[in-house]
Amino acid sequence: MIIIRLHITNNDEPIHDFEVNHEKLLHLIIVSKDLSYFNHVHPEYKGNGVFEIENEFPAGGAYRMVADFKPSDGSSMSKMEWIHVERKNSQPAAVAVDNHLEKSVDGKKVVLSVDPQLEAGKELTLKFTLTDENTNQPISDLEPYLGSIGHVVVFSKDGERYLHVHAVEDQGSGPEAVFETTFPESGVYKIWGQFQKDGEVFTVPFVIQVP
Ligand SMILES: [Cu+2]
Repeated sequence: MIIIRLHITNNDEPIHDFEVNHEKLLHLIIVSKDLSYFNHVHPEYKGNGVFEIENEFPAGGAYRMVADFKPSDGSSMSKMEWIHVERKNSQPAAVAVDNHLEKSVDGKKVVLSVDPQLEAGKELTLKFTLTDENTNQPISDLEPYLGSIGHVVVFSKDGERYLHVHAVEDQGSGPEAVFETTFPESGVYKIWGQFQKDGEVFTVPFVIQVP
């Protein structure tokens, strides 16, 4: 385990007060440089602008960290940093574009569709459709996760860009979950959709090529 400690400051002065945003004071996304490892955690607030959490990194190498938070007297922000874990590196995996946007996770089939047409610089909707693999029935008992139908994270292939994604409001509990985002430029992006069912959060990754 490695302890991650975040110091949130403004001109070297700690920021003390944060607003709850999607049920948490701070959201931390950790991805490996090759995008094979993904974690979404909620560090504990220790006061004085310091947040702390332990994380089990799978191997050495570079990791991208993004902290999402909202100071009480400011606006929502995402702060990004590269860190390096000094340990034996694993062989980086290639980021392979998915030919079919259909994945299987923990007995659930998840299909991703993009509307109207995958294109850079345009507001698009990402729609996840969930089916129970055992019964072949649509999943309609998703539970709210962080105050919405799910949570979606998108990074560019090089880990440099972290996209703002938001859930369309007032959605039910499946089988469809719809989010909005804009891909800033053409290229390869990895998308992680996170949903909760039966008290368990599951994560489904997709890799797409934006023309
Ligand atoms: Cu979070």
